Amino acid sequence: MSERLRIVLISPKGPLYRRRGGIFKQSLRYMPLTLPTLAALIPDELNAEVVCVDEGIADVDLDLDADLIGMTVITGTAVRAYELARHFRQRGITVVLGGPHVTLVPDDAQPNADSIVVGYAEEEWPRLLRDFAEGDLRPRYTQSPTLDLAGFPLPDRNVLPRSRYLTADVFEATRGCTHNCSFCVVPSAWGRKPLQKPVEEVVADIRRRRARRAIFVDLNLIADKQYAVQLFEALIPLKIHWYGLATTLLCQDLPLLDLVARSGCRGLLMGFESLSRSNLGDNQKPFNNPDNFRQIVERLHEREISLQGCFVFGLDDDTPDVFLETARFAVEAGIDLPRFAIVTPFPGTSLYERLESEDRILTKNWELYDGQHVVFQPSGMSVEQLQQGNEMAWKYAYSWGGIARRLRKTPASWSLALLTNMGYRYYAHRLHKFYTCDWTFDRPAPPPIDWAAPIEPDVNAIQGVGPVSMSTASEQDG
Ligand code: B12
Ligand code: SF4
Repeated sequence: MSERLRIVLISPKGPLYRRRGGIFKQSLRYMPLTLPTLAALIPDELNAEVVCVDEGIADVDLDLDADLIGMTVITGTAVRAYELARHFRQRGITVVLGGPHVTLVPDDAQPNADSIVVGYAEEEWPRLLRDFAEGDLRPRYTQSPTLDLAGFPLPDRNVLPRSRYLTADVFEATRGCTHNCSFCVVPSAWGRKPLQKPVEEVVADIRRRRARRAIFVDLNLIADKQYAVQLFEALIPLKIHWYGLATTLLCQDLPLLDLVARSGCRGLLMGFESLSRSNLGDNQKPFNNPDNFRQIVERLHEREISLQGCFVFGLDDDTPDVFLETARFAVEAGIDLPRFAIVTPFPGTSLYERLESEDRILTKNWELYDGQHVVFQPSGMSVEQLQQGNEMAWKYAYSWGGIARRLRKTPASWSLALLTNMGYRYYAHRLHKFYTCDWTFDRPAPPPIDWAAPIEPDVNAIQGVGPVSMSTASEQDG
């Protein structure tokens, strides 16, 4: 080990997000908070040298020097993370894995790392690093159930190149959600007790950055209404515009919705998921009422809040007519940016367990668990119908006619709405190119990653395109 501890933090990407370019020169994604958060948590006394690599915008140097590499893993990037881990471990570098996938299925990650962190890392990551520096690294560190998010250092956004992102004004106030939707990773990974940063720390972070526009990555900002009220009231004096995620329940609570509007909210992402009550009920999301969906759009628009409305296809009540029906609804209701995904049973979720018990999981190649591939046997249609129907919905919603009809209703500025719609249109018409790869689940094994392969145009260009889109990238959020 060198005198200074050399730590490299990597956010690996599935092939989908390794492609760059697209219609915009700059990656129009916002800066993710994971690496800045982990970097800030590194104890000062270790005097560590820290390098962060977000593979969505930069290549990983396979010859890099480090004492320890930490990688954040979501299911869609697990294959890549494990491959990188193998490479670096063969070179004698200690590899630590953490993040949503590791938390959901720790035993899947464990063999691929020298150590893993299960759960949130505010306490365990510094502990792990101190142990490592003392030559006493343990194989697994697990978040304490009593973790409290107060008093930790604010994320260090200087560890990533600001110029490569649309914005670095990305914030987090809460973690977790009180609901229990069967397809969602949140209750399975982190339980149903939401954690919150003290409101004054969130405000201090926004002030420190002098942010005029803020993106909140919180999965459900209104999970705890009491906290939400305190947060939104504290945002009013900042006079910012902000974008975030909430459940549809927000629109049933008009005083809270009015407060959200007064606090500067200009865009929300909501998971509508399905127009079928049976789908919603069967998947523990009965509080979403399709009869209210149009009213939700109207209530948001009346308050100048744009909506990214997300739907999933392939739940058990879906039949081949679901795609056009849903896309038509999205256009007619005036959803500013509709998004469609194929339902993904992430390992560790109750949906995954049910489908596995019914012998309907078709592949455990995690790279295909990206919301774009069919990885299970649907009940009301064939795999191909589901795959193609999703594309059809995107193309319908982002046809010129579809865009024009939705633009007429948007509260966002015309130029911004057009820009975001153009980004999504580009994506909608090239979905097959953005699929993680040109192989599918029924082929035996993924081809090995070609490290020297040229970088191709990319979906980053539409991930988080413009402030109307919060781009949480998960259609299942909120
Ligand atoms: C920003 C974001 C993105 C960004 C960047 C992703 C990234 N890896 O950072 C982009 C736009 C690229 C993206 C893409 C996708 N995303 Co995304 N994304 C998010 C989002 C909104 C915020 C992440 C964040 O900054 N969190 C704040 C930080 C501080 O929390 P954290 O990442 O959990 O990290 C903490 C712990 O987990 C732990 N930890 C995490 N990593 C590590 C690593 C080490 C070494 C250690 C010690 C600890 C540790 O420590 C941190 C502090 O406690 C989350 C939702 C959320 N709010 O977390 C979804 C989320 C991560 N995405 C998700 C999904 C599903 C996707 C997509 C598949 C969606 C899609 N259909 O396109 C794609 C992935 C495609 C692919 N194959 O690459 C899921 C992951 C589920 C899963 N099982 O994989 C999440 C959880 C949302 C959800 N509710 O489902 N996403
Ligand atoms: S889908 Fe949304 S509402 Fe349901 S548990 Fe996940 S974050 Fe909460």
